[in-house]
Amino acid sequence: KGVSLEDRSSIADEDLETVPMSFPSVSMSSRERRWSDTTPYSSKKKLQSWFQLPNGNWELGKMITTSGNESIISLSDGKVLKVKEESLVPANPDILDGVDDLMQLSYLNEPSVLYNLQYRYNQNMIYTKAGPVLVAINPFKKVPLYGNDYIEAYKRKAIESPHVYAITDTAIREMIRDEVNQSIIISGESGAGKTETAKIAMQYLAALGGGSGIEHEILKTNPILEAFGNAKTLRNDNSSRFGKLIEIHFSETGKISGANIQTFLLEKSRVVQCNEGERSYHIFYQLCAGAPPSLRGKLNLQNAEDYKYLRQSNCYSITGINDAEEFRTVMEALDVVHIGKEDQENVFAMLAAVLWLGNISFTVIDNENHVQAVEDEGLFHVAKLIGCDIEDLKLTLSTRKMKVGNDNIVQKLTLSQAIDARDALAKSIYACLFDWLVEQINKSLAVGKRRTGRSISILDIYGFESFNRNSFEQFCINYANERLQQHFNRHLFKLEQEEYIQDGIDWAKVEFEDNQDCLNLFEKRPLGLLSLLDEESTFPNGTDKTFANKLKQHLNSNSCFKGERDQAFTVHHYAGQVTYDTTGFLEKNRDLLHLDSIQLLSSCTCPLPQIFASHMLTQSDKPVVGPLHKSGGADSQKLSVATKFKGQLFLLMQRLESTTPHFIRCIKPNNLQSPESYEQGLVLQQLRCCGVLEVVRISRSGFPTRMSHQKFARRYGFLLLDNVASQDPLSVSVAILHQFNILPEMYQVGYTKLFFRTGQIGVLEDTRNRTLHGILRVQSCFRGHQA
Ligand code: AD9
Ligand code: MG
Repeated sequence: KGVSLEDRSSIADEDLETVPMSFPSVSMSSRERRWSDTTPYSSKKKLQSWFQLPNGNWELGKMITTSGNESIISLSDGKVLKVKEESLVPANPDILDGVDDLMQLSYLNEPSVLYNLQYRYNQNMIYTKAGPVLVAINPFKKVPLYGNDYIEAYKRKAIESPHVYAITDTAIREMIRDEVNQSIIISGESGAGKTETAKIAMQYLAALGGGSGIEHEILKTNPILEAFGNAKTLRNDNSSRFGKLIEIHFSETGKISGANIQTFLLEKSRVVQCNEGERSYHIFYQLCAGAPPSLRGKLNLQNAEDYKYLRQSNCYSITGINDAEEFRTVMEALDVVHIGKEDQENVFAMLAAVLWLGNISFTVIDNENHVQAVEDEGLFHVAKLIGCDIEDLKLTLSTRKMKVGNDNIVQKLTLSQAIDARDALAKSIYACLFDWLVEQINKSLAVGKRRTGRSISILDIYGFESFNRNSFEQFCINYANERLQQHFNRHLFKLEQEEYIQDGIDWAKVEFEDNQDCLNLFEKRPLGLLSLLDEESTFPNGTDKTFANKLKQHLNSNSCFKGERDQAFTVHHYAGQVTYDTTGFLEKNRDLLHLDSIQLLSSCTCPLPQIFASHMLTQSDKPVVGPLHKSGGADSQKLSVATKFKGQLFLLMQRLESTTPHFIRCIKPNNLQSPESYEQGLVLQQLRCCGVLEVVRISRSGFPTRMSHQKFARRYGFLLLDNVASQDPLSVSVAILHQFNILPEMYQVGYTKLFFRTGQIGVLEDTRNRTLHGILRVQSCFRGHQA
């Protein structure tokens, strides 16, 4: 059975993905190539392989010889090693270096994925596709990829390389074409570039214009929300301490008509406490540094160093950032979103009040350690700024009204109780201020009376977190990521499913792992993490320890859960195991502001505290983590933090589910915020956590190798022992499958294509390669003779 040279070259060109040999040129546009062959490794005929160094990094080795299950390889530094075959992973041919979609790789293994991303990253190509997902690697420096010229080029489709602009453009087109709302879901670790990416997407959308300056207004929400919701952390100088969904609406003519912002779970604790080397919210430092003299006078502003809340972390400035300048930017932005001067001043007064609250101190007044707030400038300024009576404030901070039976009694607070009450008040004022601001912004961006067409939502939400010590915040954040991951899986699953169904393939035979078990662990009632947390939060005698014990008692049989010593527990998340320390869980979940404090706020003469108090009171009507206990029920009753968050998440998922999603996974190449370094291990771990390797895995768990009947027949037909050349491609294909004894569960025959499990093509490929090499040798001999 012969194959002519002509045939061979045409096959080689279009089917290169399964032939790791250096053929001259190749166009890599074909969709076929998306799910390439991932044949298990056999070093025979491989030209280069990945070899893992003791430090965990992968290096490319050229194969010198192979005998038995040992190979000799040479590394780039000239070293020659003898290695076991099982320590090698196949590498792609050079011609596939830096492909712009990972799915174009022949070998979708981890080192190949890592190498491809790094190859591109080194040339400032920070964006790469992984099938439907856009991977963005943080350059930590200005890269020349943005601005109007680029926006125009992507609009005209003059550039096609992967980019946030490209994915945003696709979203716009699909919104118009399918009349379906779209979402752009951005995730990644802290500092990976989510917020920057979201802004880049917004920039592209804003370039569509809207009239009446709405697009300008939308962009100006960024400096405001970053000032009030971002802070310097050890991981990121501009870390978002809240999650954000911005929904941008379009009129029927495709112009921006308005927007709406929803925020999630602001980290309140930062207002009163932050770690060494980190900062509280930017706005505090901006205010202290940038307030004009008249405002300084009105608010009795001091320098940041004079406020205890800001002093405790011993960090006041950020390299390269001028807080005073930033303050002016924020003030301008507040103007743009129509927050009047008077309201702005009220906002700044609340910020100053929070800062002064931190300076209030207490003295012990009896031998039972009860305390009283000291009448110093802190107390004085707070009372003035929020507009309340000094005596009322003093009382609120040092006592608690309670009902015992039918009697109202007043209990004095100890030092730690008083500090808690003070800090709780500061946190609540700040959180309410943040919510109020978002509300004002939303009023300003509101889609007018015009009927709107469709919307594109951009989600910038904290990624999966796993630290040395993980607390309630990580618990909530990782729960959210678990939900988003499910959304992600299901979407990809659906994409795959559609393709199988189109080709008449039996879908039931494709296995997909789901993270439903882990979600059940969180959500099941009454015996799930969230329910048990709420239950314990309402028990008068509940403590973090009793909570931890209850988890162990009820959940130990769950495969996603493990009880640990010292009131800790481990959850088996899709992205890895995380051990949570329950210390502080109940307190953070209850998040109580005492009724005394709410009453104080509602009695204030300033408008904002009154608004805040009424918000808190309406919230407390709802059912309940309560009945609040020791103090006899005088505290406000409200939804627990976890339950509220869960509710928000459900609404979010509902909203997202009605959209066509586009996923962007941001990756941080190093922990130093440096443009110079690419740490393989760190990148790999993130690719795992944010589901990029999962995309690869899903693509492999079904029938990832696909080939049309024509192609298959052309490629392998010459291997057939019986001559069936005259038959149609489908019959040829089936004959080949039979001849090679490919097991029925290893492939499916579709209407137009054959679908194979991973590795199945390998046998055929090996035979084919051997045959072709034989032919090539003969031919080159022949040419040699001719010359
Ligand atoms: V966090 O979870 O909110 O702590 P993000 O949002 O993922 O985090 P962010 O967008 O704030 O990270 O990016 C961190 C820093 O990386 C930015 O302040 C920039 O200095 C840098 N960065 C990120 N993306 C880009 C980019 N496309 N070009 C240049 C970038 N620099
Ligand atoms: Mg961010």
